Amino acid sequence: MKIFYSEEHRKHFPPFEVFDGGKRVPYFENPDRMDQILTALKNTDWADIVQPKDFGLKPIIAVHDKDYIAFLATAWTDWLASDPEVAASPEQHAFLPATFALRRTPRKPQTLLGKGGYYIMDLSACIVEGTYQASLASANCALSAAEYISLTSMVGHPSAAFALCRPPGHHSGKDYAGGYCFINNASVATNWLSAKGKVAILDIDYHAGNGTQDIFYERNDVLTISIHGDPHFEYPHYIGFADETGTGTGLGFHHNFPLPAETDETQYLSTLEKALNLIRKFGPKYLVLSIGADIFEGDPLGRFKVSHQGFSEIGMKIAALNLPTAIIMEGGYSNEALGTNIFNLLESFK
Ligand code: SP5
Ligand code: ZN
Repeated sequence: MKIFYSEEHRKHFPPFEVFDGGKRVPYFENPDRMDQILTALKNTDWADIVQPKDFGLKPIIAVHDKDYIAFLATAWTDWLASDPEVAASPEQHAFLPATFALRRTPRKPQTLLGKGGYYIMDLSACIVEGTYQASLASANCALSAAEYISLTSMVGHPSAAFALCRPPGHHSGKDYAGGYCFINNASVATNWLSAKGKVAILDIDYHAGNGTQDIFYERNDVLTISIHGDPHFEYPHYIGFADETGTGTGLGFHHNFPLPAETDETQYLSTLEKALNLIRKFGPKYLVLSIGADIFEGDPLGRFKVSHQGFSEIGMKIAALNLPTAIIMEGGYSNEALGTNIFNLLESFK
């Protein structure tokens, strides 16, 4: 299987812990996550790890707001220019908002701090020197996987590719960052594929894929489905509820499956079966699969009880759709388990 991966992600990591509900917590979304997965994949005889192709800004701006992307591109240098203390020791700093624009108005902010609160939704989307470059490379991995499956799939013989993306993407919307995400890799890949036929996105990260939901909410050529911890108790708190099913022409083309905190494997797999039936009914030409290994029983951010073996079963069930599939890496923070979980999930697609 083709695995699209870039070393650029190493340029994105904040030099300190972040605030989560007023408590200092580690920045769980760290470069070691990729190393764990790479080590596991390099031990197989089927993983062909290659560099992504550069698709330029066009397919990214087809999904994201231009001014938002310009903010990502310039935030770091703007910050260096605005604060001599930051400029004196940039490697000890990261940019985060000081306020949040709870109510957006048509007037866009002009200053860096104004834009920070306008375009960032929480305190886990830190911008450092290499964040923009890392995010572009991550989106290029997803686009490369999309292109690969579109070029190699034959009728009756679907192919699959894995985009080992970091930073992840599914919490990022048209014009906002959040939840460790800056560019919505799965959505950029999906929109690119949608020119060639109907696409279904299945998001199995533990957290609701709010960005993906927002981006395709009004479209009927892309079916979006997310299975996740119920936002009644879990991040992202304000979106991902069962009654959110799309709007306008998109009505009926989004489905959320919010699940209780201690969801076990049996319950998870039966929910997955419902989601797969919706995809079969929709009949897409392509599947984009957002995978988060934070559904694992040992994950520090997740509360589901999916075992190593559960990841194999999930992979088998999804592969049985027999669709060309671009698999996009999202979250998963139990680093020592990541290699096994991703290997188990991918094995049925190889
Ligand atoms: C891509 C992805 O998985 N993003 C996740 C973002 C979650 N951010 C909020 C997490 C809050 C968890 N706080 C509990 C800490 C327990 N040690
Ligand atoms: Zn997650």
